[in-house]
Amino acid sequence: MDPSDCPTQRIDLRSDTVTVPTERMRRAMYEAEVGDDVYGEDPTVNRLEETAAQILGKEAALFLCSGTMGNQVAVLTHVGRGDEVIVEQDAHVYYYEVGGIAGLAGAQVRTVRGCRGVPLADDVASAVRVQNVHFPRTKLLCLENTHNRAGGTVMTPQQTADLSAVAHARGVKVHLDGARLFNAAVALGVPAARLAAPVDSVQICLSKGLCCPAGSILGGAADFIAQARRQRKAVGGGLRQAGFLAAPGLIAMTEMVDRLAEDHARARALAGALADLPGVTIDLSTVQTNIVCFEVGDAARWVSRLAAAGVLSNAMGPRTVRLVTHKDIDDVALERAVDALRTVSKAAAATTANAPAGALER
Ligand code: TLP
Repeated sequence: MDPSDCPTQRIDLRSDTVTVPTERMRRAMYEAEVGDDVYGEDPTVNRLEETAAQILGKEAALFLCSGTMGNQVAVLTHVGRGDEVIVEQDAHVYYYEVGGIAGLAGAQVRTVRGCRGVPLADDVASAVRVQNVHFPRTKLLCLENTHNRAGGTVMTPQQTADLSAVAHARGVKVHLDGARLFNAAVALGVPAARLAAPVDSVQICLSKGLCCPAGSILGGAADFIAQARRQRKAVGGGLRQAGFLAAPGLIAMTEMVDRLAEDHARARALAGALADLPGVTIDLSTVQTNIVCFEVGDAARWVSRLAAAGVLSNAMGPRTVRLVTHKDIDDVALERAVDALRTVSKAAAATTANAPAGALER
C-alpha cells in the first residue's frame, strides 16, 4: 500500500501492527509446505523455530499466535499460583494483557518504577521477597525492549545483563518482552542474540514492523520450551497447518530487520517537526526507534482532529499521543502527517486561546 497513490488515503500511524505482508510473504504463504504442527509435522514451522532459536541465541524456540500469547505462555511456564512477578509499572505484560498474569497464571504482580522503561537494579533487588511464611515467592522478573509506553526506548546489553544478574543471584528467572527486540538491535547496532543472552526467555513479534500477518516466537532453554509448548496447547494455541504463517515469519526475521532503520529515521523526522509546534511537548531523547510519544493539552481531541485530517494515531493517556512509523509509511506519507500535525496544533492553540479559564482541566 502506497498512501501517495490516493490523496485521500488515510495515514495510519496508530501502530506498526497495521503493516500488511509483502508480495514475497504472500507468495511464500501460497507455496508453504505444511503439516500438522501439533504432531510436530509442519516442516515450515520447524524451520522457523530452528531459525529463530539461532537468531536469538537460545537452545529452542516456539511459534505462537501473538505477542500476548508469547508473554503469557512464558509467565505460565515460569510461575505457579500465588507466586509474584516483578514488572516495570508500564510494562505491556502487565498494562495491556487483560490481567493475564493474575487471570491465567494465578500469580500477582509487584511493580517497580522505570527510567525510560528500565528499572533500577536496586529497586529490583529490594522488590524480591525474602523467605517468610507471609510472603509470596518471587519467581520472575519481566523486562521489555524496546519499551512501548516509554516511547520505544531501548535497553542496552549492559542494562539487561545487570538486571538479570540481580534477579538470578536471588533465584528469580527473567523474561524479556522483545516484541520490538529487532528495533532495539538495529538502533544499538548489536545482534538480537546479544540483547537476549542474559535472560531465560524472550518473546519477539513477527507481526509488527517486520510485517508478518501474525505470530510471535518464544525462545529459551530446550526444557523450558518443551514446557511452554504444553502451556501453549492449554491456552488453545496449538495450531495445525501453521506453516502458512511460519513462511512469512521466516522472511520477517531474515529479510525485514535491516529496513527498520528507515522507520527509525522517519520517527526522528516526525519528532523533529513536532518539537517546533506550539502546544506540543516532546522529549526528543526518548525517540530512539519507531515510536514517537508527545504531550498535548487534550490527547483524545488531538487524536480525533488528526483522524479528521486523515492521520490515525493513538492516545496513550489523557495528554499523551503516540505515533508509530512502519514499512507502509513512506516519505510522502510522512510529509502529509507533518502537515496534519501542524494544522491540528494551530486548531488546538485557537481552542486554548478561546477557552474560558479552567476549561481544559477535567
Ligand atoms: N502492542 C500493541 C498494543 O497492544 C498496545 C501496540 O500497538 O503497540 N509486547 C509489547 C511491548 C507490545 O507492544 C505488544 C503489542 C505486545 C507485547 C503484544 O503483541 P500482540 O499484539 O501480538 O498480542
